Amino acid sequence: ASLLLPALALLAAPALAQTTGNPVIKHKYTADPAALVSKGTVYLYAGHDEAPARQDGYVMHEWLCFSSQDMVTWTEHAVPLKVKDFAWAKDDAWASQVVERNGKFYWYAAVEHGTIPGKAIGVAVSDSPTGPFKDARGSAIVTNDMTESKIFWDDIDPTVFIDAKGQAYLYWGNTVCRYAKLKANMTELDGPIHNVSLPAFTEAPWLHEHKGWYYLSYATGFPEKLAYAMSRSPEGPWEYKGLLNELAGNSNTNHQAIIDFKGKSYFIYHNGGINTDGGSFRRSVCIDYLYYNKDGTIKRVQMTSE
Ligand code: FUB
Repeated sequence: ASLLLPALALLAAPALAQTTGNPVIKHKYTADPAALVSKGTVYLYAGHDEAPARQDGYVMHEWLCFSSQDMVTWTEHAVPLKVKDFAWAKDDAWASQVVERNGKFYWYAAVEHGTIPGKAIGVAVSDSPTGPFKDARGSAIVTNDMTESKIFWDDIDPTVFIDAKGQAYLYWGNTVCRYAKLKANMTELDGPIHNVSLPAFTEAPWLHEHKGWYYLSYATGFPEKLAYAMSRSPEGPWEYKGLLNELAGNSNTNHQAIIDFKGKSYFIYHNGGINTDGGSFRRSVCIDYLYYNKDGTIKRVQMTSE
């Protein structure tokens, strides 16, 4: 993509990740990207895919953080959060998102619960977007309630959005998309959990706003493509608008973040394309431009490898 200009060598930074094309992080496998814009910097958060070459199954113990001022050169920061930072969790640094509120940074992350069967969502907090983060509650904010067809992995893939009035929403889910309001403290649900009706919802919801429209994008089908719906409210109702992209290389999953930064919109996702060892359990984060139509709908993303 033309956004990927030749990167300058910043020799002083010991753990610098540079990019001259997709995937943007080349020295580690990264999955389930989330992005945050704060004070002119983009922070890219991702799960660390650590499965050895040719081994199937996720091996994910920690999340990674990279920052950039230009979407070209990425600086890697010290590991800001690990599963073991949630004392009640067992493993699995699955998808996550960081949001900023009143100068604090809240990291919502899916993990395997240590005592309640299935996945759960934790929230960690820091004074800095690069951490270190610590468990904000000492317990999960969402756990498996064992009522939904005994699906143990349905409480995954949190996305948090704060609207202009300061109301925060937590969306999440696998197979069924759910949402609840968050209290202003960002660490407790506020009111009931709602089910969201979306065609062929698999997982990976991401909620964002652009020019008065709210967008709920998500992974659909399996292997996954990414689709989206629009609404005039962050609570829906949601009108399905179609696909955002096609299958992304040799990864069964895909997972997106959508941000605006310095006047441009970006589609951040993962695929399995980094090299011959890449695949469903060794994924790589990529970035391409995202374009809106005049009516607010989104043009199909052109995935690039440049
Ligand atoms: O990385 C583990 C899981 O794979 C995520 O939670 C899903 O979104 C899928 O990408």
